[in-house]
Amino acid sequence: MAEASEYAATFDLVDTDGDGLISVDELHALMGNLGDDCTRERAAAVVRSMDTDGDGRISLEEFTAYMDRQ
Ligand SMILES: [Ca+2]
Ligand SMILES: [Ca+2]
Repeated sequence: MAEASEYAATFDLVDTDGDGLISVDELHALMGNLGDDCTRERAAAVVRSMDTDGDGRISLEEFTAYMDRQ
């Protein structure tokens, strides 16, 4: 499960409030920190592309599934 824990470490970096879900705001803040001049709308589009259950936030399961598709 080395790959899963690798994703979990990345996930935890993005999930700054530690609630186990990545919100649009958390992703937007991360992209800004990385120097990516993205809009909140673009962050929302990225969340939608990963959000398979439609709750508007990214779980570790959704994040892992997304990374596995890359
Ligand atoms: Ca969070
Ligand atoms: Ca979700």
